[in-house]
Amino acid sequence: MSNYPKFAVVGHPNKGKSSIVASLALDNSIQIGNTPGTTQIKRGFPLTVDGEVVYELFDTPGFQRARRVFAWLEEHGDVSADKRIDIVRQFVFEHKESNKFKDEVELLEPILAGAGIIYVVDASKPYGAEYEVEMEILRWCGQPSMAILNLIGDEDYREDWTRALGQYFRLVRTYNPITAGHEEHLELLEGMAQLKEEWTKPIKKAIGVLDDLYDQKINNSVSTIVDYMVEVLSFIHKEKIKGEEVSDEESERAKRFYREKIVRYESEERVKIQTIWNHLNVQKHEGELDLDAVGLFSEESASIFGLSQKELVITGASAGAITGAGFDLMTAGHTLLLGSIIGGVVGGVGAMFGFDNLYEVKVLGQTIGKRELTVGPMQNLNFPYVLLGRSLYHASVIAKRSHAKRDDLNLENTSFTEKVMDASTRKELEKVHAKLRKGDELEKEELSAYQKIIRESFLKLLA
Ligand SMILES: Nc1nc2c(ncn2[C@@H]2O[C@H](COP(=O)(O)OP(=O)(O)OP(=O)(O)O)[C@@H](O)[C@H]2O)c(=O)[nH]1
Ligand SMILES: [Mg+2]
Repeated sequence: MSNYPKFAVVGHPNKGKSSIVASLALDNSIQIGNTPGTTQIKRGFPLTVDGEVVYELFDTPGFQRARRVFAWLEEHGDVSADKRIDIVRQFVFEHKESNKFKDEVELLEPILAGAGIIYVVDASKPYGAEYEVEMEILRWCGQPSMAILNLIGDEDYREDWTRALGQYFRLVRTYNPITAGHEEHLELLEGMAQLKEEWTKPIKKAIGVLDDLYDQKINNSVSTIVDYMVEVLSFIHKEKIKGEEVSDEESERAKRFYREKIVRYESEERVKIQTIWNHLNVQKHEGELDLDAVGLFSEESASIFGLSQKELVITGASAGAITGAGFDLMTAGHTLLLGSIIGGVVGGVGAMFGFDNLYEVKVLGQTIGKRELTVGPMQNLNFPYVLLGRSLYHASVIAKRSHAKRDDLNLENTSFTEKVMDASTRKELEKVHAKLRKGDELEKEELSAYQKIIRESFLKLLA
């Protein structure tokens, strides 16, 4: 038999056992339901990292007839404490084929095969003596054991529960599978490592492996976001045109192609991020990326990180995009900025913001029959921040999402206003954005500086 630690997650029906398994196995395919009896048969969920099983958790059905089972055990169990496990074994052996104690047989089997016990209770409900027969049955198994206090509702009876559970289990811990993240996961493992001497080493190792895996996921997410930003911001669509001039039809088609491609880049990035965090099958609601100038400056997109006009001016100015008089004029009052000044007095600023030429169509090539139009790169100064805000937000929500959650992912959260970047950080980003906007290649150092900023911002969002 393989040597990694195994744990059976047991308890009353509908107390969050499957949720805890899902959260600790990082597996969102496990069935979770709001009616008792969702889990009917035991099933092992190994956590595998690099092809190696780190530990295995058994999801089990809840106790159904604990009182009768315990009565049977007591009837047959006039033995010393060290022999009690044999009575439990006998119980399972005798009832394996009948349906009468199906759930108890299912939940006891992995324990009899050597799994540690994780007993789950809902500590938002008052303690009741009816749980004592369940705990007695588990005690008879004599396996290393811990209890988990899960707070499903708003009330908190953990004190009462702890007094009772402490008499039956070696360790009592609070763990909420819905909200738990990486840190809570590792803390619980620390506890599990104390349950049995021979598990300490493999579980400590598992903690290290999981921590490395987490770092790796963060690195992969950051690379994914950076690659995506570079790809989109430098993307140029080219196509051949028929005549000397671009027809309206050709122009519209090219712009449409360009927009669709950018939207596709975004959805591909979402898939990559969700694959990294094993959340590929999450249903999500996310507003479409709006490539119209209005959308890029709207309240809505600003709230997911797009910058306000004023912030853009400051970012642009400190990045050296606007010079001398232009800068003074613009900081004189940003209300003016919205008016006719742009593109008027301060020449070229309108173009910099890309009000009119978001997707400028240019014609290249002189030889007839070989003319080509190009669309992109996007000139709108706010565009990178909207992309970045949306993808950092998505990635952070996915990274923090427990595998026990079954609700849809709502990314239309307009209250996301966290400032994860100050003006000087944006200034650094702006250097890169400006180069990509011009179609210039990035130096290696520029790319790694950019990567570093994205990483720091991502970590801030995860904290
Ligand atoms: N809010 C909240 N809901 C929880 C928590 N834990 C579990 N739930 C919900 O409680 C319900 C039962 O969760 P399950 O994990 O299926 O419970 P179970 O103990 O496996 O249930 P059975 O398989 O039927 O015995 C689900 O609707 C969960 O989403 C929690 O910590 N907080
Ligand atoms: Mg279940």
